[in-house]
Amino acid sequence: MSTAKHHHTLDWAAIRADFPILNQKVHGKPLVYLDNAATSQKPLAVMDALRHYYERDNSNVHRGIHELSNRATAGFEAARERTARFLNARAAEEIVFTRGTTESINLVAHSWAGTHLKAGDKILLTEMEHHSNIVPWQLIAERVGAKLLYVPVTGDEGLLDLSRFDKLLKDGVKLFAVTHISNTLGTVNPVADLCRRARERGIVTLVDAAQSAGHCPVDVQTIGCDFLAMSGHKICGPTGIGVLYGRRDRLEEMAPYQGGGEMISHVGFFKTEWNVIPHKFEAGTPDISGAIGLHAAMDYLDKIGRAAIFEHDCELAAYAYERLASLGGIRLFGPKTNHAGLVSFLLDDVHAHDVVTFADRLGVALRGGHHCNQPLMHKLGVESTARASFYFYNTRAEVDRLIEVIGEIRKFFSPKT
Ligand code: C6P
Repeated sequence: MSTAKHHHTLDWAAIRADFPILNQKVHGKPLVYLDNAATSQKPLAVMDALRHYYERDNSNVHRGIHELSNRATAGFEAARERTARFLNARAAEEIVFTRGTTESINLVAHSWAGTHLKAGDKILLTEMEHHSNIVPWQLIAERVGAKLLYVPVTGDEGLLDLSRFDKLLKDGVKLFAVTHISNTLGTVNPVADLCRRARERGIVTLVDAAQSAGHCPVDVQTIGCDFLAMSGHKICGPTGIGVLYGRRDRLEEMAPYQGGGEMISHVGFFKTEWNVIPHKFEAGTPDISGAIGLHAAMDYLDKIGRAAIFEHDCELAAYAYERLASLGGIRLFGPKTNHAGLVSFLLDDVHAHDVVTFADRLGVALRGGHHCNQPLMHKLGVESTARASFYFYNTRAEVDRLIEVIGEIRKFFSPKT
């Protein structure tokens, strides 16, 4: 669990120095990296762990009986233990390593929903889900004849309309999947309460923690979900490694996801017996260095403290929201208060892609587009938004620079205003 440090007592400038990539110019201007919801930057501690592994321990896991293989196996399994502590899972067996949030959700859709749902069953999602928490369910619904239902989003302020939530849950729903933090709106959903209400009706729950796991304390026992998915690359870890937390009894009742090496206990020509959880779900050589890098990232984040990180990110986003709102002629998305560390916006007279392209020329990295939330965009009546997403190494001065850059964009595109 994260240590309770107050964010005002931390030396954020020293922390920022752990990220050498931030100290550069792009297009001749100092880089202001505000695309952290897409992927975070990596601290030296993570790069050191990867280098150390490849310089001293690189080998395959669970196979050799030689020293390097034993070290690689110990490192890989230590990363699993660390992840269990990071999420407060009851045991390391509840942690399956995947490629990321997307693969984790596909695993549950295929292996749990694929065998436990039947024609006429319902899957409840919300209108603010990322494509990764929609498309896998569409694929499985089509295969088994299940139906999808959605909890509505209220509008630009981006809250879940929970007035009909209990009614929606009643109607033959077998699985409820919800994002913890929206990657477009910055909404923080009350996942513990929602999962409790679903569980009371015997509904299986999945939480998409892609935008929350590295930003705030995430405790699977407090949330009370059956499954939780997250990505390593969004929490200072390497790309290519992700996590599926599954409650032991759920993982036990699931069929394997892929067949191959590692996931078996015995193979015959015509019949195979599966390995125990979590190995049953990890076919082939896993991303060993990725897990070791993830371990270092989790140590790094918890040394700062995720509660302090959340306070810092939310404060920056609130400041950005307030300053953007004061400009006028701008449409802001997401809740006015209790906003997570990102802000989506649209200038009245400049397309989001132009905002992002222009900002890039001035050194500011934003993201523009549908952010893999096309159904939500459709609901809000827009095609895209510009988005600034913050992490603990960002500063108020960078928010000020963003505002300055927006001013320059305005001047360029509508010089008379
Ligand atoms: N969002 C963004 O917003 P992967 O690609 O598997 O690591 O993560 C997918 C994913 C799932 N759920 C949520 C809520 C997400 O935000 C994301 C990734 C990125 O910029 C890329 S679209």
